[in-house]
Amino acid sequence: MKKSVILAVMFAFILTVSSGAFAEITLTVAEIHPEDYPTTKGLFKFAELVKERSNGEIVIDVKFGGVLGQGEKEVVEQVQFGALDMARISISPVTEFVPALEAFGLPYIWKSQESMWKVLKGDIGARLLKEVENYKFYGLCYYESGARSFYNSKREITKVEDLKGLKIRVQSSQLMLDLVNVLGANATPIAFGEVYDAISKGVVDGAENNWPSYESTAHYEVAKFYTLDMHTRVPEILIASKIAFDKKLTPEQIALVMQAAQDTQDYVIEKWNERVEASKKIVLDSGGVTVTELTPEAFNGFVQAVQPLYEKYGAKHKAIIDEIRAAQE
Ligand code: GTR
Repeated sequence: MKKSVILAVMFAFILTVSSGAFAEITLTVAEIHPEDYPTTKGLFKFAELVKERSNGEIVIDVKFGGVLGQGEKEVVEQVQFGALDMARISISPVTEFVPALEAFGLPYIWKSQESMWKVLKGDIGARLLKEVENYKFYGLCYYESGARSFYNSKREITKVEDLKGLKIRVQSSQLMLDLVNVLGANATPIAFGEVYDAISKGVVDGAENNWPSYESTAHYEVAKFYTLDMHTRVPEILIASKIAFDKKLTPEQIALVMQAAQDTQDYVIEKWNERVEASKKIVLDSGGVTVTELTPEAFNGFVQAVQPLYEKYGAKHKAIIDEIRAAQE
């Protein structure tokens, strides 16, 4: 070999080693929300912990803002067949793949944020994270997502009967579709990023979501009636591709990544609670938004109206529903 060639090879080798590119493993995570959303902040923290604990060997690339896909169901599919390493996703679309998770998305199953976290951090939560492994995922952790409530552009909703006939956008989830229909509205699945346009053009009359999403999407500009019926408290989940993880990581590295994810749950709850207050302020200060609290009777009307869902979904999840209820006593 010529001297110049040897030198060039040596130079390339030194560059590779010094850049750390040698051992570095990059894992991509898809997030639909913007950079400053509580769950996105959680993912940055997760990336930080993983980098630190793996001595820079594992790098998490947080792709926020929905750049890897606006349709959550399609994103989950990509994770399932290994085209995408991870996604932070609402449990609602994941129930299409992992039916056992439906229990967490049932209306009024959770008494409060605190009692929900008691269950998610306990034995039941751990078991359902494990359950997703039967469907080619790893369940890394849960994130907070508050309570979902209805908003629309047409009228104030003070009782469940007022929803009758309203066209309401839902996530791609049969459970959410059934839930909205059983309350008397007409459910239409639409991708999250298209909802603002759909409401402003009158394709749908409204949607349902928590305070931070209602605010961050600016849906409050086009759907000015927000009723705090809090029909679900479906948590978020961080899922990984079993195919991709088993190919890229050792079992020890998988354990490290899982632990780091778990260690960001409380951080997200804290950021979430702050954001709820900030979002409320933005929405109320904007003027023109009617926020409706239900009377106890009207709230009870919502609770009664969703009971048929417990007939459809309750039987197959009876054991876990009973456990979830007992754990919140
Ligand atoms: C948000 C959730 C998103 C997405 C969205 C939606 O609360 O964080 O992952 O599911 O709702 O309604 O599509």
